[in-house]
Amino acid sequence: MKRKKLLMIVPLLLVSIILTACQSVTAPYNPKEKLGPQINYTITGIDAGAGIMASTQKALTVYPLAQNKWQLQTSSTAAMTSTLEKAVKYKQPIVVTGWQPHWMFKKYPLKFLKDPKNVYGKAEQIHTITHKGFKQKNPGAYKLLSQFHWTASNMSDVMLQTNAGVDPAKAAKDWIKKNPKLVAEWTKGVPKGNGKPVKMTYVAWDSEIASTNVVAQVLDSLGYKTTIQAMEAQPMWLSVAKGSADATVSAWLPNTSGIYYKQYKNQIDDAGINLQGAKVGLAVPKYMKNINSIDDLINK
Ligand code: PBE
Repeated sequence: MKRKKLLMIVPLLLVSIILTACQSVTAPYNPKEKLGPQINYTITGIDAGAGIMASTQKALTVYPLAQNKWQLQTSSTAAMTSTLEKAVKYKQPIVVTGWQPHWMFKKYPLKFLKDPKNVYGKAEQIHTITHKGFKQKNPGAYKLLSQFHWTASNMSDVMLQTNAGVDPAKAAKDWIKKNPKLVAEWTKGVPKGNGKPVKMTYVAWDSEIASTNVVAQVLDSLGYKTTIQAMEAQPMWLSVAKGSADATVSAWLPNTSGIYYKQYKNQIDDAGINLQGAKVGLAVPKYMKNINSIDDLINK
């Protein structure tokens, strides 16, 4: 009899264990419990070459998160945003590497965490960088590149399209058509290209896909012959430094791409700022009301 009872209890126990396990996978954020154990002390990151990953490694030691079991998970922007989407759907806790301009801030209720130790820097600018000899080799294209500038909201317009599945070249074309005034400021005084080649390089982050496609199409509309090539961050900087690529519009400075900038500053030409007011940091969903600063990751 006793044995029979036990046999009945075992499956019940199993079921309840499985249920609790499932529950913890989809458990919403609990502000009354410490945050760390709720997400296995993990910050969800992106590709290893991104400057935001280097800054976050620094934050891990400065705050000090690493000494308190925190770690940074490397993945990709696509994997990070899909993890974020699931978390937001179930109001689960999550900490991500976040930046603006990016559609994640439009699509999800996100907030940046305060960075009292200023690891990520204040506002960033996105710069246009060319190979040192490019200005002489192709002054027309250089002029256009140095006159290229737009706002975070312009860039987001293109990004939202590509995020909705529109081909980047088509999204760029549509945006150019809708913004002739701004585009005219970039092309002002720029001579015709007569088929002169321009090799642009970029990292396939959504923001850079947007800007690179837009600039390439404007160059082509003036008769330049522009090719765009995506690569990892390190080879991208190296190719502009060596001159195997002419230019990139994707240098986040002074902080995020700062390590590469310092490394290659003698071989490159900073053609100016193309976007003001970019921002990089750690972000959490707004429903994590009591988590507002990087310090809170340890304290709350
Ligand atoms: N980002 C987007 C890049 C620059 C553009 C913030 C992910 C980074 O290097 O971190």
